[in-house]
Amino acid sequence: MPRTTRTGPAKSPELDHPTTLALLATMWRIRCFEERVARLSRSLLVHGLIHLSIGGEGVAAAVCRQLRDDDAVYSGHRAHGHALAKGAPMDRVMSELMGRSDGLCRGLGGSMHLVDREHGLLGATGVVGGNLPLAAGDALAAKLRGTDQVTVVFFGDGAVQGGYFHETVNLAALWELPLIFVCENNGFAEFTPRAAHTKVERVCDVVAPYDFERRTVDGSDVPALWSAFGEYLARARAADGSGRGGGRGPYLLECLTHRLRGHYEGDPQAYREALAEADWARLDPLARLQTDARRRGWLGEDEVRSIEEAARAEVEAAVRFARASPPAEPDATAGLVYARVGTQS
Ligand SMILES: Cc1ncc(C[n+]2csc(CCOP(=O)(O)OP(=O)(O)O)c2C)c(N)n1
Ligand SMILES: [Mg+2]
Repeated sequence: MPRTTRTGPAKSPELDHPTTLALLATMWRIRCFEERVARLSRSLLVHGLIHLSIGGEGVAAAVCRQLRDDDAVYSGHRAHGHALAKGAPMDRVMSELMGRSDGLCRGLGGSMHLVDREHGLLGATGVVGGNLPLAAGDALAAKLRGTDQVTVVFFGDGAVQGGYFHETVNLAALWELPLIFVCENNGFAEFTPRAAHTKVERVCDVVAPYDFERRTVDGSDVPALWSAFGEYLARARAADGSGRGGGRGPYLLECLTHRLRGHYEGDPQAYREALAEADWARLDPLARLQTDARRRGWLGEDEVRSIEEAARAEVEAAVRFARASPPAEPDATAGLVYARVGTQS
């Protein structure tokens, strides 16, 4: 059984009316952004392999909304939602995907290499699981500094079979790092279902021997995600309840999500059947939260429309901004990779 007593019971935060609306706005921004990116990808206006997170927006929104700018987030190859939810400006994210100079990384990184230090997005990477040890290093630094910063690392169920995962979990548990592992378990690693590469269905069971707190939640249930993550965050921030920092962990939140699109844009998905519409309605985190908010009387039809319209308008403005931005300058890479030593000519 997972331990539940190390830091005393922490109250699970509940989603209130304004926060629900803010989360819906974030999820609409991610959904509209990615739908637009899919079209831009077909027109070859965004470059490289594109991995969309449609179906997983609830995890990005519920986690990142509770973090501060000085809490670090590490992401992977499916990073757009995490970047937007953490506060990266949409026009600069779009520019990055379109290979433009105003992109977050001057258009040199693209979809899988988004970094925004100002908002605590310390890096997405295309190396599956490569973000895990980096996040542990960041959490160790926060702990040694004695701050109350918390590090979050997003990764998929496929990353769990990599050696990095086990090395990181081992040290994070040993050193009690203020690190929250957020696993988006969509049941696939590229085109391979989980059952074809492991006997351990739940990631929570993989880390069981390390005996830290862990929980599997429905990744389409935003209120459940909000309260589970909020509880872990409060504990990781200040384990002794003094408010002085020195938080402890780690924690694992395993979120069961559905990946609506293929592994990458263009994936013919011959390995699975298309989802029936009724099933998608049940799995869509955005539709679920919206229905819940309507039932509570927090949201009328007009508000739904205006949240969606605002998101679509922001996306179109981001596309215009990116189109107007000059193409990335490949020559800049040498200056970014090599350091100049000395001044002799
Ligand atoms: C170290 C490494 N090995 C293999 C790959 C190829 N690869 C890209 S995505 C992926 C699957 C990742 O699955 P998961 O972690 O579950 O993330 P998901 O795509 O389901 O979000 C693989 C194997 C890679 N990018 N990096
Ligand atoms: Mg996966």
